[in-house]
Amino acid sequence: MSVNISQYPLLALANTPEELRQLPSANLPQLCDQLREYLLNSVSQSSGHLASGLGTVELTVALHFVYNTPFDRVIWDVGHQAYPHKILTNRRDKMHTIRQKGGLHPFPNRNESEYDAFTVGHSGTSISAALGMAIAADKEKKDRKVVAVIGDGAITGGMAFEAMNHAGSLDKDMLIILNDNEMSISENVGALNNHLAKLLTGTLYTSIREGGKKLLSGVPTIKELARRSEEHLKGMVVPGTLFEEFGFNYIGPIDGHDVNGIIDTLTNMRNLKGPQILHVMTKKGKGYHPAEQDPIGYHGVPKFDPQTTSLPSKKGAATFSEIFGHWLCDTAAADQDLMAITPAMREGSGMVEFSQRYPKQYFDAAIAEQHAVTLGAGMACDGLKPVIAIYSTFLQRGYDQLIHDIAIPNLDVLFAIDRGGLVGADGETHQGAFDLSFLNCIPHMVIMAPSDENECRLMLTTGYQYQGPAAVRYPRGSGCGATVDGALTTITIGKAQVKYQSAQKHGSDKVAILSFGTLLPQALEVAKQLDATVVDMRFIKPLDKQMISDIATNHDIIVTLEENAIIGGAGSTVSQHLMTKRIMIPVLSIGLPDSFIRQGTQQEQQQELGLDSAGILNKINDFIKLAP
Ligand SMILES: Cc1ncc(C[n+]2csc(CCOP(=O)(O)OP(=O)(O)O)c2C)c(N)n1
Repeated sequence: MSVNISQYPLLALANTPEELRQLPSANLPQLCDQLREYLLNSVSQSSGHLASGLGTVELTVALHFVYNTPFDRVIWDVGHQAYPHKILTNRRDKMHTIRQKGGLHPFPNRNESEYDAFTVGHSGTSISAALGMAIAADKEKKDRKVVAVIGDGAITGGMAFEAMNHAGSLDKDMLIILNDNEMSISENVGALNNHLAKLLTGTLYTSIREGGKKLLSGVPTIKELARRSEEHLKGMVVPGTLFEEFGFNYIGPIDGHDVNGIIDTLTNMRNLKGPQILHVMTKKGKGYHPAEQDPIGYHGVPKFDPQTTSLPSKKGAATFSEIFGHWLCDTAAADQDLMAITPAMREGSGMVEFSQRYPKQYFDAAIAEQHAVTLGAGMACDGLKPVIAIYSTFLQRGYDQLIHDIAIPNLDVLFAIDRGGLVGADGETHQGAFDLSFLNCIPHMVIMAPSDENECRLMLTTGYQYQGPAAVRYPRGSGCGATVDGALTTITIGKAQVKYQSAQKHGSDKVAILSFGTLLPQALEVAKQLDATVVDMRFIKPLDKQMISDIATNHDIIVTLEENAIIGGAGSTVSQHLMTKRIMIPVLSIGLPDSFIRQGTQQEQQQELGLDSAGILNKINDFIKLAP
């Protein structure tokens, strides 16, 4: 169901930035109201990111009004706040399809629109990308402008600082807009956050700046004079801001909900030379009271009724994230050395209760995955027991830290890897498609994939007790609803479990399915049809090689099953083991294909990729038919 545009007469006139730029600036506040309402009504029907977009309405209108997009480049960091941008860039009528199968991408995507200057989803990339484009613009000499928009959460990531460090020294013309709403998904943390807060309260500084800003609109010579005297004044009144130490000209903070005010400032700044930073204050959830009151809850929303004051309550079986959260609390109750680390994903990782009950053992490292991993390494060096909770897709950011800082010294760190496998609506940038491949090749690692919730708890305890780097990777959402034993019990490392033994005779296409992770119920379903043996492998590393060799001697076909890239995944290690032992048996590896998987529900994705029981059965039957 789409939103009826006739109720938004001004927005109807601004389907593209070219049309927007034709509107009188006096009409823009009203346009912003309509854009905000349209956003609310469409996201409440589609589900998706809401509170951040509500906060960037005025900024988005101002940017497209002042800059000549798409020729000028506007790069949104993460891209979850870019729904208003999508609405104004010729995608308004498709907004109800966002994050859905075949619909609009959840984040800006270069293949979707010429207005999406950079493909995003992970945070902290905008300044590097903008600098790259500024270098290209400088070479091209067509006066192309480049703007990066980054939140006060995303800017806490190391990449943003690496990029500012570089940009300050290259002195290219570019603008960074710091969209400061004093929030990440949850409360923003860290010293930079405190620094930004200080900038806001520096009233003397602000009043001097206000005087300076008026002069900025004058003729060029006066403008230059104003800039210099302004710098002089700043030097006397406050120490240079952090950004100025990086070589940026810092302007702000300004009100991010005064659309014409932002337009005036951007117009003044548009032709300034060198790296500029504009600090814009916005309110997460702006204009929709429930989201302003609860920006964490309304960061990402399910479908809901905007007239009610609360979101529909989540019901159903416990998610793997919740199983992890309970395990964390139970384990911490018995062990004060347990330290839990999250790179800014407290809610998604199921750690809210833990953070409240064990604040001294809880560390939100900000959106800084590399740091989060090495922070755990440091703790482990000196006798603490770190548990790093991290999404599979974000662990990609901490890969070298895992190898260099944890695996080589064989440190005792547990990784609780959430969102392993297909993640649904967040699509290509967020799929947990690669972790088994990239972890499998690291010496010292123990890697486990639970087939259900109880197994997940057993494996977390096993990984925690193991003296070295261990990982438990589990999927988004809930499993088959297994009853969870509240004890903190371990399992034998490297031992698989036969779940069903085929009665078929060896020599007649007797199949064994080796399942890694939560596709086990599908494997058992298929086994009913084929009378196949099913093994819950439990461990990707160390692999139960004895079990595989035994299975190979009394079956005709081995099928491996996992929700991870086939290339380099658990199945590939099974094949390698068999070849090394000169055991000649056909192996079919079923998993994720060599392509990026777009958004949809997890069920739709499984179905499309042939990972539901019907699809798995088809793949096995096709494989059997290949026999010479
Ligand atoms: C590398 C990476 N880690 C974590 C996330 C998950 N994430 C998405 S948005 C977000 C918060 C961003 O905060 P901020 O930049 O301040 O934007 P706001 O939502 O406050 O507008 C986080 C942690 C991500 N997208 N990328």
